[in-house]
Amino acid sequence: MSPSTDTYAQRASTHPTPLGRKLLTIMSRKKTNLCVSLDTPSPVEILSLLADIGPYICLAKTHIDAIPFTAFSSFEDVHQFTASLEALAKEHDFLLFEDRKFADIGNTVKAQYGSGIYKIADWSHITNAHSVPGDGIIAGLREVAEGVEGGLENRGLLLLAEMSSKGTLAKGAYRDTTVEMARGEKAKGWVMGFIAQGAVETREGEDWIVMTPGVNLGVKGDALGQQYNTPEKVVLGGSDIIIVGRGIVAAADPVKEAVRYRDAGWKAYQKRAGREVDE
Ligand code: BMP
Repeated sequence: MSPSTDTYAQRASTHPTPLGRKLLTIMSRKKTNLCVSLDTPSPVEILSLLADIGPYICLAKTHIDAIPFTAFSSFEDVHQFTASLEALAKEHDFLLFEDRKFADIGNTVKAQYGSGIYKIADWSHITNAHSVPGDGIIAGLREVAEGVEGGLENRGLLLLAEMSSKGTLAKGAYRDTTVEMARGEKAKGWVMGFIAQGAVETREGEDWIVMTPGVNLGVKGDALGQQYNTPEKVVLGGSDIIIVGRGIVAAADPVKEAVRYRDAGWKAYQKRAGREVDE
């Protein structure tokens, strides 16, 4: 499992999923492989952080169900919030990733993704799913994505192949079986990559976008099992996108930290590519 030395720009024209091509194009255009994880309970703060950090990221990750519902005064407010996320994404040229981690049978995730309070499929370009239920989860979510405006041109799925937390079962053989699942018919043009800690098995003609959470330049972990690595370590190990939450969001100066992580991630990517890649 050796990390790819192809550039984001090269991969942007050949990636097998439309949304993967879109994301890699943004990364090479903006010179950033940083995804910010907006783990803060205030929708106002999320929007204001994004307005400031937007220029330095390729992707904004949310946990919309972690925002207290009391922060919204009505369902219309929730819709207003997701519309604002979409507007900021357009303005600053990044994509949205709702980190929902679907984990049920196809029929149930269809309803969870397409309806419920948050209607994730309506606004989030990317979402993710555990492979534990089997590949019906990929097919169920796909049916919903195909039905939104632009269909799979505008929606992509990541599978969780590995997790960053201590004691996780998602590693080794589980990771490899998850990658195998992403080769199925229903995954084609839809599963764009994985949440993983580094490179995954990639065969001729395949190109998986690997996104890695558990990235921090200051600390090694938290009190609840999170484990951190540096941007350099994960990118040299084959990660394409670094996901940073508290390292940016809980910092005294989030913009300064976003720039620092963006620079560290890009430098590591150039090192991996073996040259001063400018795109
Ligand atoms: P932080 O950088 O503050 O530890 O945040 C990491 C983010 O990535 C959280 O939103 C968490 O839910 C998510 N995440 C993770 O930490 N490890 C995983 O394996 C998968 C995740 O989605």
